[in-house]
Amino acid sequence: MILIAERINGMFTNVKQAIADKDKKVIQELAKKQTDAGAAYLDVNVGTAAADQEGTMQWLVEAIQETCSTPLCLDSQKPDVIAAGLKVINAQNGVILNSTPLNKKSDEEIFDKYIEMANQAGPKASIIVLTMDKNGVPQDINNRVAIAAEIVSKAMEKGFDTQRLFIDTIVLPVKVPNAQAQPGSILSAMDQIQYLSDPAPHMTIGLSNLSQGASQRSLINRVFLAMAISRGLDSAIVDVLDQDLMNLVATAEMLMNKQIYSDSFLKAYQLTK
Ligand code: THG
Repeated sequence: MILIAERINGMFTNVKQAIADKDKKVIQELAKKQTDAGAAYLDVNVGTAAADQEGTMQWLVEAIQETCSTPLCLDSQKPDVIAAGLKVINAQNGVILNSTPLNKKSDEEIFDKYIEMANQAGPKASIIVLTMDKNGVPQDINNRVAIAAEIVSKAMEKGFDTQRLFIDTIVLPVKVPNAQAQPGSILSAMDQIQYLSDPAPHMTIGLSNLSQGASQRSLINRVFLAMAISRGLDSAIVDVLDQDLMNLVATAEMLMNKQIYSDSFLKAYQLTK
Protein backbone atom coordinates (compact mmCIF):
# COMPACT_ATOMS: atom_id res chain seq x y z
CA MET A 1 0.00 0.00 0.00
CA ILE A 2 1.20 3.45 -0.89
CA LEU A 3 0.10 5.38 2.18
CA ILE A 4 -0.30 9.14 1.94
CA ALA A 5 -0.54 10.86 5.33
CA GLU A 6 -3.51 13.22 5.59
CA ARG A 7 -2.72 15.36 8.60
CA ILE A 8 -0.96 18.41 7.10
CA ASN A 9 -4.21 19.94 5.91
CA GLY A 10 -5.57 23.39 6.74
CA MET A 11 -8.89 21.65 7.39
CA PHE A 12 -7.52 20.70 10.84
CA THR A 13 -7.80 23.42 13.48
CA ASN A 14 -4.21 23.12 14.70
CA VAL A 15 -2.77 23.28 11.18
CA LYS A 16 -4.99 26.23 10.29
CA GLN A 17 -3.78 28.01 13.42
CA ALA A 18 -0.14 27.15 12.67
CA ILE A 19 -0.54 28.62 9.18
CA ALA A 20 -2.07 31.81 10.62
CA ASP A 21 0.73 32.11 13.22
CA LYS A 22 3.49 31.01 10.82
CA ASP A 23 4.37 28.44 13.47
CA LYS A 24 6.59 25.93 11.70
CA LYS A 25 6.98 23.62 14.70
CA VAL A 26 3.44 22.22 14.54
CA ILE A 27 3.90 21.36 10.85
CA GLN A 28 7.36 19.90 11.34
CA GLU A 29 6.22 17.72 14.21
CA LEU A 30 3.34 16.36 12.11
CA ALA A 31 5.76 15.69 9.25
CA LYS A 32 8.10 13.78 11.49
CA LYS A 33 5.41 11.82 13.34
CA GLN A 34 3.68 10.76 10.13
CA THR A 35 6.99 9.77 8.55
CA ASP A 36 7.87 7.65 11.59
CA ALA A 37 4.43 6.03 11.42
CA GLY A 38 5.17 4.77 7.91
CA ALA A 39 3.86 7.37 5.46
CA ALA A 40 5.26 7.01 1.93
CA TYR A 41 4.07 10.54 1.11
CA LEU A 42 2.87 13.50 3.14
CA ASP A 43 -0.23 15.21 1.78
CA VAL A 44 0.11 19.00 1.87
CA ASN A 45 -3.16 20.92 1.66
CA VAL A 46 -3.41 24.62 2.58
CA GLY A 47 -7.15 24.37 3.27
CA THR A 48 -9.56 27.14 2.49
CA ALA A 49 -8.76 29.70 5.20
CA ALA A 50 -5.42 31.01 3.93
CA ALA A 51 -5.79 34.16 1.81
CA ASP A 52 -2.52 33.52 -0.05
CA GLN A 53 -2.81 29.87 -1.04
CA GLU A 54 0.32 29.87 -3.22
CA GLY A 55 2.51 31.47 -0.55
CA THR A 56 1.09 29.16 2.11
CA MET A 57 1.81 26.07 -0.01
CA GLN A 58 5.42 27.23 -0.37
CA TRP A 59 5.73 27.94 3.34
CA LEU A 60 4.40 24.47 4.21
CA VAL A 61 6.70 22.70 1.72
CA GLU A 62 9.75 24.60 2.99
CA ALA A 63 8.90 23.99 6.64
CA ILE A 64 8.48 20.23 6.04
CA GLN A 65 11.67 19.92 4.00
CA GLU A 66 13.69 21.46 6.83
CA THR A 67 12.94 18.38 8.95
CA CYS A 68 12.44 15.42 6.64
CA SER A 69 12.88 14.25 3.08
CA THR A 70 9.65 12.24 2.84
CA PRO A 71 8.15 12.75 -0.63
CA LEU A 72 5.23 15.15 -0.71
CA CYS A 73 1.76 14.96 -2.21
CA LEU A 74 0.80 18.52 -3.16
CA ASP A 75 -2.95 18.72 -2.69
CA SER A 76 -4.89 21.43 -4.49
CA GLN A 77 -7.43 21.62 -7.27
CA LYS A 78 -5.79 24.86 -8.37
CA PRO A 79 -2.91 24.35 -10.82
CA ASP A 80 -1.31 27.63 -9.68
CA VAL A 81 -1.09 26.42 -6.07
CA ILE A 82 0.55 23.17 -7.22
CA ALA A 83 2.95 25.14 -9.45
CA ALA A 84 3.91 27.36 -6.51
CA GLY A 85 4.72 24.28 -4.39
CA LEU A 86 6.76 22.77 -7.20
CA LYS A 87 8.94 25.88 -7.35
CA VAL A 88 10.38 25.20 -3.91
CA ILE A 89 10.12 21.42 -3.68
CA ASN A 90 12.91 18.91 -3.75
CA ALA A 91 11.18 16.26 -5.86
CA GLN A 92 14.18 13.95 -6.15
CA ASN A 93 12.48 11.15 -4.25
CA GLY A 94 9.22 11.67 -6.08
CA VAL A 95 6.14 13.83 -5.73
CA ILE A 96 2.41 13.38 -6.30
CA LEU A 97 0.27 16.16 -7.73
CA ASN A 98 -3.13 15.81 -6.05
CA SER A 99 -5.76 16.31 -7.47
CA THR A 100 -7.30 17.20 -10.80
CA PRO A 101 -10.67 16.17 -12.24
CA LEU A 102 -10.80 14.93 -15.86
CA ASN A 103 -12.08 18.37 -16.83
CA LYS A 104 -13.90 21.32 -15.40
CA LYS A 105 -16.40 23.82 -16.84
CA SER A 106 -14.10 26.70 -15.91
CA ASP A 107 -10.95 24.89 -17.06
CA GLU A 108 -11.27 22.25 -19.79
CA GLU A 109 -7.50 21.76 -19.86
CA ILE A 110 -6.88 21.23 -16.16
CA PHE A 111 -5.77 17.58 -16.45
CA ASP A 112 -3.32 18.51 -19.24
CA LYS A 113 -1.84 21.15 -16.93
CA TYR A 114 -1.23 18.57 -14.18
CA ILE A 115 0.40 16.20 -16.71
CA GLU A 116 2.66 18.98 -17.92
CA MET A 117 3.65 19.96 -14.37
CA ALA A 118 4.33 16.31 -13.47
CA ASN A 119 6.53 15.90 -16.53
CA GLN A 120 8.51 18.97 -15.55
CA ALA A 121 8.84 17.76 -11.96
CA GLY A 122 10.71 14.63 -13.07
CA PRO A 123 10.31 10.99 -14.09
CA LYS A 124 9.05 9.92 -10.66
CA ALA A 125 6.27 12.51 -10.44
CA SER A 126 2.75 11.07 -10.31
CA ILE A 127 -0.75 12.52 -10.48
CA ILE A 128 -3.96 11.73 -8.63
CA VAL A 129 -6.93 12.20 -10.95
CA LEU A 130 -10.49 12.28 -9.63
CA THR A 131 -13.27 10.38 -11.42
CA MET A 132 -15.08 13.64 -11.80
CA ASP A 133 -15.75 15.85 -14.80
CA LYS A 134 -17.50 19.09 -15.67
CA ASN A 135 -20.82 17.55 -14.56
CA GLY A 136 -19.48 16.83 -11.09
CA VAL A 137 -19.09 13.53 -9.23
CA PRO A 138 -21.03 10.74 -10.98
CA GLN A 139 -23.46 8.85 -8.78
CA ASP A 140 -23.45 5.54 -10.61
CA ILE A 141 -20.86 2.86 -11.30
CA ASN A 142 -20.85 3.10 -15.09
CA ASN A 143 -20.16 6.83 -15.21
CA ARG A 144 -17.36 6.51 -12.67
CA VAL A 145 -15.72 3.80 -14.78
CA ALA A 146 -16.33 5.75 -18.02
CA ILE A 147 -14.53 8.79 -16.62
CA ALA A 148 -11.70 6.59 -15.33
CA ALA A 149 -11.40 5.09 -18.83
CA GLU A 150 -11.15 8.57 -20.32
CA ILE A 151 -8.48 9.51 -17.79
CA VAL A 152 -6.41 6.43 -18.65
CA SER A 153 -6.78 6.87 -22.42
CA LYS A 154 -5.89 10.55 -22.21
CA ALA A 155 -2.77 9.75 -20.19
CA MET A 156 -1.77 7.10 -22.74
CA GLU A 157 -2.32 9.50 -25.64
CA LYS A 158 0.05 11.92 -23.97
CA GLY A 159 2.63 9.22 -23.34
CA PHE A 160 2.16 9.52 -19.58
CA ASP A 161 2.96 6.16 -17.97
CA THR A 162 -0.16 4.67 -16.32
CA GLN A 163 2.04 3.62 -13.40
CA ARG A 164 2.37 7.32 -12.59
CA LEU A 165 -1.40 7.67 -12.53
CA PHE A 166 -3.58 7.30 -9.43
CA ILE A 167 -7.32 7.11 -10.09
CA ASP A 168 -9.41 8.41 -7.19
CA THR A 169 -13.02 7.17 -7.20
CA ILE A 170 -13.96 9.89 -4.66
CA VAL A 171 -15.35 8.77 -1.36
CA LEU A 172 -18.11 10.95 0.12
CA PRO A 173 -19.32 10.99 3.73
CA VAL A 174 -21.59 8.00 4.34
CA LYS A 175 -23.60 10.16 6.72
CA VAL A 176 -24.82 12.48 3.96
CA PRO A 177 -28.48 11.70 3.17
CA ASN A 178 -28.79 9.31 0.22
CA ALA A 179 -25.04 8.65 0.13
CA GLN A 180 -25.20 5.20 1.60
CA ALA A 181 -25.15 3.45 -1.76
CA GLN A 182 -21.85 5.14 -2.68
CA PRO A 183 -19.33 2.91 -0.92
CA GLY A 184 -20.77 -0.14 -2.69
CA SER A 185 -20.72 1.65 -6.05
CA ILE A 186 -17.12 2.67 -5.52
CA LEU A 187 -16.09 -0.93 -4.85
CA SER A 188 -17.81 -2.10 -8.04
CA ALA A 189 -16.10 0.67 -10.00
CA MET A 190 -12.73 -0.44 -8.59
CA ASP A 191 -13.37 -3.97 -9.88
CA GLN A 192 -13.36 -2.55 -13.39
CA ILE A 193 -10.80 0.24 -13.14
CA GLN A 194 -7.96 -2.17 -12.39
CA TYR A 195 -8.42 -3.67 -15.88
CA LEU A 196 -8.31 -0.39 -17.80
CA SER A 197 -4.63 -0.72 -18.61
CA ASP A 198 -1.74 -3.11 -18.22
CA PRO A 199 0.06 -2.30 -16.02
CA ALA A 200 -3.00 -1.06 -14.13
CA PRO A 201 -3.23 2.52 -12.93
CA HIS A 202 -2.91 2.91 -9.17
CA MET A 203 -6.13 3.46 -7.27
CA THR A 204 -6.39 5.74 -4.27
CA ILE A 205 -9.06 7.35 -2.06
CA GLY A 206 -9.28 10.03 0.63
CA LEU A 207 -10.44 7.46 3.21
CA SER A 208 -11.36 9.80 6.07
CA ASN A 209 -13.96 11.58 3.90
CA LEU A 210 -16.11 8.48 4.41
CA SER A 211 -16.60 8.95 8.14
CA GLN A 212 -16.77 12.75 8.35
CA GLY A 213 -19.41 13.72 10.88
CA ALA A 214 -20.09 10.09 11.78
CA SER A 215 -19.50 8.21 15.02
CA GLN A 216 -17.08 5.24 15.10
CA ARG A 217 -14.86 6.97 12.55
CA SER A 218 -11.87 4.67 12.80
CA LEU A 219 -14.07 1.56 12.57
CA ILE A 220 -15.89 2.83 9.48
CA ASN A 221 -12.59 3.82 7.84
CA ARG A 222 -10.95 0.50 8.62
CA VAL A 223 -13.75 -1.73 7.40
CA PHE A 224 -14.04 0.14 4.12
CA LEU A 225 -10.28 0.14 3.65
CA ALA A 226 -10.18 -3.65 4.01
CA MET A 227 -13.04 -4.02 1.52
CA ALA A 228 -11.36 -1.69 -0.98
CA ILE A 229 -7.95 -3.36 -0.67
CA SER A 230 -9.64 -6.62 -1.62
CA ARG A 231 -10.93 -4.89 -4.77
CA GLY A 232 -7.52 -3.66 -5.89
CA LEU A 233 -7.03 -0.41 -3.98
CA ASP A 234 -3.26 0.00 -3.65
CA SER A 235 -2.98 3.48 -2.15
CA ALA A 236 -4.93 5.73 0.19
CA ILE A 237 -4.79 9.11 1.89
CA VAL A 238 -5.21 8.12 5.52
CA ASP A 239 -4.55 8.91 9.16
CA VAL A 240 -1.26 7.03 9.53
CA LEU A 241 -1.29 7.91 13.25
CA ASP A 242 -4.26 5.53 13.70
CA GLN A 243 -2.43 2.41 14.89
CA ASP A 244 -5.45 0.13 14.41
CA LEU A 245 -5.68 1.26 10.81
CA MET A 246 -1.96 0.67 10.25
CA ASN A 247 -2.28 -2.83 11.71
CA LEU A 248 -5.15 -3.48 9.33
CA VAL A 249 -2.99 -2.43 6.37
CA ALA A 250 -0.19 -4.75 7.46
CA THR A 251 -2.64 -7.65 7.86
CA ALA A 252 -4.38 -6.96 4.54
CA GLU A 253 -1.01 -6.91 2.74
CA MET A 254 -0.14 -10.26 4.28
CA LEU A 255 -3.54 -11.76 3.38
CA MET A 256 -3.22 -10.43 -0.19
CA ASN A 257 0.18 -12.20 -0.37
CA LYS A 258 2.11 -8.93 -0.67
CA GLN A 259 4.01 -9.57 2.60
CA ILE A 260 5.21 -12.96 3.70
CA TYR A 261 3.44 -14.55 6.67
CA SER A 262 5.40 -15.09 9.84
CA ASP A 263 4.14 -15.18 13.42
CA SER A 264 5.64 -11.75 13.82
CA PHE A 265 4.18 -10.29 10.61
CA LEU A 266 2.92 -7.16 12.39
CA LYS A 267 6.31 -6.39 13.83
CA ALA A 268 8.03 -7.24 10.56
CA TYR A 269 5.77 -4.82 8.69
CA GLN A 270 6.46 -2.07 11.19
CA LEU A 271 10.21 -2.61 10.83
CA THR A 272 10.07 -2.12 7.06
CA LYS A 273 8.58 1.35 7.62
N1 THG B 1 -9.13 12.65 -2.59
C1 THG B 1 -7.93 13.22 -2.83
N2 THG B 1 -7.37 14.10 -2.00
C2 THG B 1 -8.01 14.47 -0.87
C3 THG B 1 -9.25 13.91 -0.56
C4 THG B 1 -9.81 12.97 -1.46
N3 THG B 1 -7.42 15.35 -0.02
C5 THG B 1 -8.13 15.86 1.12
C6 THG B 1 -9.09 14.83 1.68
N4 THG B 1 -9.86 14.25 0.62
C7 THG B 1 -8.33 13.73 2.41
N5 THG B 1 -7.85 14.22 3.66
C8 THG B 1 -8.68 14.37 4.74
C9 THG B 1 -8.19 15.03 5.84
C10 THG B 1 -8.96 15.19 6.96
C11 THG B 1 -10.26 14.72 7.00
C12 THG B 1 -10.77 14.06 5.90
C13 THG B 1 -9.97 13.89 4.76
C14 THG B 1 -11.10 14.92 8.19
N6 THG B 1 -10.90 16.00 8.93
C15 THG B 1 -11.60 16.31 10.17
C16 THG B 1 -13.11 16.47 9.89
O1 THG B 1 -13.47 17.07 8.89
O2 THG B 1 -13.89 15.98 10.70
C17 THG B 1 -11.07 17.58 10.78
C18 THG B 1 -11.32 17.61 12.25
C19 THG B 1 -10.49 18.62 13.00
O3 THG B 1 -10.61 19.83 12.73
O4 THG B 1 -9.70 18.23 13.86
O5 THG B 1 -11.96 14.13 8.47
O6 THG B 1 -10.92 12.42 -1.26
N7 THG B 1 -7.30 12.86 -3.96
